[in-house]
Amino acid sequence: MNVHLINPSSVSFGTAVITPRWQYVLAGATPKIFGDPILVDETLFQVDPNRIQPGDAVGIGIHTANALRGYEIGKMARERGAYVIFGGIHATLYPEEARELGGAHAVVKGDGDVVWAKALTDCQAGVPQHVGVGTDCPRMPQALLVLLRLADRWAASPPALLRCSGGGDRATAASRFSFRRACG
Ligand code: B12
Repeated sequence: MNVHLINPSSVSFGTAVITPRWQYVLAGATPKIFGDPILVDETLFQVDPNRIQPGDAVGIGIHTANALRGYEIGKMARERGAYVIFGGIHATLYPEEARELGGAHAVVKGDGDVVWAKALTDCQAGVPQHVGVGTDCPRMPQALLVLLRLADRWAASPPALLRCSGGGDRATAASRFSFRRACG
């Protein structure tokens, strides 16, 4: 079973603009028994359907702007006999849409790194779960407390948060940083 991680885009530039980080987070969370995932960022080049074989697992990450292209890929992959798993902000908001329009066997809501291994194991066993919940942190209240403290510190010392963020909006960076600290 090969694992594919696909970032959909109707237009391929041939040059990386900003590489989607979820692909590398999920690649890192892929258990070694599944081998190295095949990453396709369609802003670079289009996916080659012939590389997708029956029984493969195909992960597709979508935001609203690339959801329709994602659904085309999902249907194509399912027709080729692969297991199709959607994730990302749009699939999190509209998981049923990914099933109805994108051929999803499973939809991961929220963060994928925690549940990705289970999603793949389910596919390998032939029983993909329809909707997973990615964020499964028993200490979520503690994470929120850390976030509030960071928000306070932001007001006092902006560079401290900037060092944690690596880009993106401040609230997201702070929440991810604090979540990892509380859950890690
Ligand atoms: C950094 C960022 C950018 C950067 C980099 C984008 C990039 N291509 O990497 C820049 C500044 C370029 C950018 C641009 C845009 N962005 Co932006 N961006 C973000 C931000 C702050 C963080 C995203 C990120 O990299 N997170 C880190 C990665 C590791 O986490 P993640 O993407 O959430 O992925 C996790 C889960 O979603 C899940 N997952 C994701 N995909 C998959 C796939 C599978 C199979 C599975 C199982 C799980 C899974 O698992 C991952 C790991 O845990 C989010 C805000 C947010 N709340 O997340 C907005 C956000 C994604 N952006 C948004 C928007 C609107 C845009 C733009 C359209 C803005 C514009 N008008 O141009 C453009 C689109 C660019 C593009 N074509 O991709 C919206 C999307 C809203 C929506 N409904 O789709 C968000 C949510 C901000 C917001 N709250 O409005 N963005």
